[in-house]
Amino acid sequence: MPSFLSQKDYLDRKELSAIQLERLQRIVRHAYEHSPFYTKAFDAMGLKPEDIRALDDIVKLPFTQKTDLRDNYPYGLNAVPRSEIVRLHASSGTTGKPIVVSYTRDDLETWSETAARCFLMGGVTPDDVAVISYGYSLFTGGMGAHQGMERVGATVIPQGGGNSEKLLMLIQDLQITVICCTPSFFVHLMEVAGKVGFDLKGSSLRHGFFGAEPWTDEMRRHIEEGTGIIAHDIFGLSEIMGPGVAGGCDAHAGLHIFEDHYYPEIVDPATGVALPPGEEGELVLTTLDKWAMPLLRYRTHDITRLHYEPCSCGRTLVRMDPIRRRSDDMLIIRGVNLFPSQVEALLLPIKGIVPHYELVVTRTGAMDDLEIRVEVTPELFGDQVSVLEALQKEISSKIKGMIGINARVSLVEPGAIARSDGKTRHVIDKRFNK
Ligand code: DLL
Repeated sequence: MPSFLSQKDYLDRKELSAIQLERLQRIVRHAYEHSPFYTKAFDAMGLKPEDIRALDDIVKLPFTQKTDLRDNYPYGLNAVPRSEIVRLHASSGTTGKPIVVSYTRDDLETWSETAARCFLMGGVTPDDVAVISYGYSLFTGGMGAHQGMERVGATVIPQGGGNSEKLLMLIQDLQITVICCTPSFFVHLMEVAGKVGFDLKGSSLRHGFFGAEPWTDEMRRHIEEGTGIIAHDIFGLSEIMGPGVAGGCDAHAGLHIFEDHYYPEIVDPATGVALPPGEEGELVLTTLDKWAMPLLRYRTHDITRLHYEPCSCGRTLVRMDPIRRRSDDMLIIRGVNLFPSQVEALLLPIKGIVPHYELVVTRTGAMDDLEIRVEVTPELFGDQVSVLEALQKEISSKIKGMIGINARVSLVEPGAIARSDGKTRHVIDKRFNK
């Protein structure tokens, strides 16, 4: 019998659609009446809230873009008085200023609920001891996971990002069973554990909730085989709420979107035209009951597919494929398209490589140059030059063979690639003064 919160994961589609429509109509009216940004956008289109009569009418609504948040920085999309806002978070924008997101008390409640449903789906119970190793900061990871775990009733340890050796000590001493962090930080933790002789496999840890950046099946295997834990995917974005917009279930057949709060669509990233279920495109999300800063048809730039067929776990919530790429991180190098996740999938099986890498793109004249900087294990880094050169050649030829690009490979020492908020930034594109 699912817990009270999880019962909403199993609603009959008709019942769910009725809830979604009622909430959509309510939030559209709220946005139109209280957010100057949407009042202006609706009026410019000659659109009225009463034009939304069915869920399919959602396509009549204007899209919202990250640039709208930038242009209306910091409070221009808010739809409640400042006195009702109890929290702000922020995320990187497309220019120097961050984008700021606001929450009412009810919004925080919704956020806790969906994060909690995500953890319940992964099997967390009040008997668990959970450490939050996402950053507690303007980034939504720390607070979002924290609230969700508290809502489940687990014992929560607000450790925050970094501090690997102390974290290992806490895992041991506090008998921690669940960790929430970025997948790249967890792989780093595995490396530190190896270095200091800490046996993660024999430890109390049994679940990890990894998100905030794309990761691959190879990485999941690396984590699960190396530590014996179950690796769950957790997805979210600050603009919509934070972690817990969607999460993976035991079937490992995609991530269930909490559709009673976040309404998903898939559109062609180039044209914005809505695509039928099952087709790959850009995920667009509408917040159905977020009051401080409602967002209608927000263009996430995350590329995925939606699956409405029943999941073997029994949940009726739509599933999305794991996010592996964004419509805006594709590189075109000398006419060849390249996604960082493709490089990652090639690197991971290679012995001596740790999954921290960055792609640095520069241009001399009309010629693009790709440098792939890859961290190697300390053992390998201290090895003979000839061994390192052979590895460099191996990687270059794999990249050439699979992707068709000549890349310069630089092997760098562990920790040489910068992380922020625990995330590795995989692309540094210097061609367009970014
Ligand atoms: O990363 C929220 C979050 C925190 C999610 C902790 C999960 C865990 P932002 O910093 O605004 O928010 O970044 C959002 O990160 O549009 C995706 O491109 C990417 N992303 C988030 N979760 C995943 C995931 C947080 N599980 C952007 N898989 C999103 C792949 C993810 N990409």
